[in-house]
Amino acid sequence: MNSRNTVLTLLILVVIGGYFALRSRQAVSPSGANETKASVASTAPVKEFSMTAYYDAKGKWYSLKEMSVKKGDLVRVKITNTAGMHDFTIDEYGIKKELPLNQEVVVEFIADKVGSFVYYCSKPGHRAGGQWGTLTVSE
Ligand SMILES: [Cu+2]
Repeated sequence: MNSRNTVLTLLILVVIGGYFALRSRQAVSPSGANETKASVASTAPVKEFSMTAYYDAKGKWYSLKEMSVKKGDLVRVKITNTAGMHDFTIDEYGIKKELPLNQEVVVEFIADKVGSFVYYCSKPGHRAGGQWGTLTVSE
């Protein structure tokens, strides 16, 4: 083997090695994972609702009494607590979110269960005082 062939062989090895090093690095890059997650989320239709949580002389309330969506929808509920201490709970979906005063809280979930579900405030007496509504998820 003459020296020219040796240099050529080394060059080829470096190029091949570099190619594989680059490929394996791209395969584990976190940006790839984010793209996958984003594309999954963007395929679901988004149903957005907004409401306030509050109390008055007559009881405790959400301003929105009903939400209707289709199975598979991405449900986005924006809730602002304007008076009192409240949360937003849906037992069947495992959701329980505190609502700090005068802050918009965004609750997001995929409506993957069909049926009629009660959303309510779990603070003592609030559900009984009127602070609940119905989420309907249809086929
Ligand atoms: Cu409440």
